[in-house]
Amino acid sequence: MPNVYGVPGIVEREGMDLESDDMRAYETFVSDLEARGVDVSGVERRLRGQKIETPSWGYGNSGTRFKVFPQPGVPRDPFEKFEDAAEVHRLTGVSPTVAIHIPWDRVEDYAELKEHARSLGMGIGAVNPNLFQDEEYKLGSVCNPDANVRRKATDHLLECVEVAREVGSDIVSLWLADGTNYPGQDFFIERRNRMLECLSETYAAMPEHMRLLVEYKFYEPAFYHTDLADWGAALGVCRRLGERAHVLVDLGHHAQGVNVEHIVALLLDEGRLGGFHFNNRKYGDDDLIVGSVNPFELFLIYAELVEAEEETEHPIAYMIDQSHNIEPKIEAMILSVMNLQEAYAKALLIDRDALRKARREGDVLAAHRVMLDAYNTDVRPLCAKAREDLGASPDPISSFRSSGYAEKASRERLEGSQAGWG
Ligand code: PSV
Ligand code: MN
Repeated sequence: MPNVYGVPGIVEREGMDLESDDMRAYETFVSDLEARGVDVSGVERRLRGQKIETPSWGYGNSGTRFKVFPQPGVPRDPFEKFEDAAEVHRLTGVSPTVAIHIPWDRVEDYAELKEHARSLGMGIGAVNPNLFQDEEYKLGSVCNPDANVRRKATDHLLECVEVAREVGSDIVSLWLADGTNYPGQDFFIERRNRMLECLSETYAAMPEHMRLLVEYKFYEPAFYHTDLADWGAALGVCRRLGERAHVLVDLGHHAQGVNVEHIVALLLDEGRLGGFHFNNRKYGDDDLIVGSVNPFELFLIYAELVEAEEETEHPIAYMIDQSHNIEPKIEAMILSVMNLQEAYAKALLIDRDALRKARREGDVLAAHRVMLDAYNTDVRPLCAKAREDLGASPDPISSFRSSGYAEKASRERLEGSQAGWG
């Protein structure tokens, strides 16, 4: 069984001092890395500085269009969502903020929600408008042919700017479900201009410190065309809006086979990478646990991010966007955060000098093997140590399971209705 630092091959024996065994395993691991020329304390420092925002909606019930399977103990309101998120942060040490979605997280008094978050050691992160669940949005929101509907959509965006201001957030994170289902249904360019008009009004209302993140997605819910289908369309809109409009990359929003790490590099180079919605997919926008299906892609994305880390002017918002349909939600979130810690740790181990040399010499295989060496390193001891240094848990899932939190929530959250997409 792996020990708490995740080092495999060390068997727990009766009467053994597990802690010092863990420590010995960790020290061996560190000296191996140092022999490879890795600045281990530098890597650990950067791991401790990693920040990952979790989404309020990932703690509520969700499902497919076929069925929602409710889970016991699911939060009934935004306040309880923050309690679950605080548990994720307590155990991982790197997820102190939560993204909110309006109206799913609409409350009477945002100062109260902010204070509740603060009392849990948490903060409110990106504010996500919802322009896809009202009857009026059948033909779109900010692209809708009807000016009254566009007014309603813009007013909602302005409301979200106000909410962000009230909760002390500096991000409004926008995804549009706008698109058409049939060829001929509407004018592409007119729709774009309608969108630009509404977003310009929103952008103008944002205070100086606030950024607008613009998220693209190639299809769904529209099936013929989507108004912001890809990073190019999103980038074009951001350029038209201004310096504080940046593109958000959701890992589940591309066609099969698209090279997401290349998109990340291009947006970094343009100075317009605003943030991520991390998740994983097999087929469509599956919103599965980060790194569960394609951990190598995640590592390659982090490789690009680490390369550019020092040059990026604005902070990149690292956020998770997942829906947990059958998996326990808090555990799924913890595992997602851990997988992000591991992807980052592996990317930090890439031997940049060796990579540069191989690239200069045109040694294709040597360059590729540098990446594999980093990717194949078992970084679990490093991540466990970083979490422990942050006062979190070296082994978060086991700690969560033995904490009794899930059982307590199931016992206590009986009355009322559970939170979901509605
Ligand atoms: C759309 O699929 C999306 O990725 C957007 O970020 C939404 O805000 C979120 O999912 C809702 O679950
Ligand atoms: Mn998303």
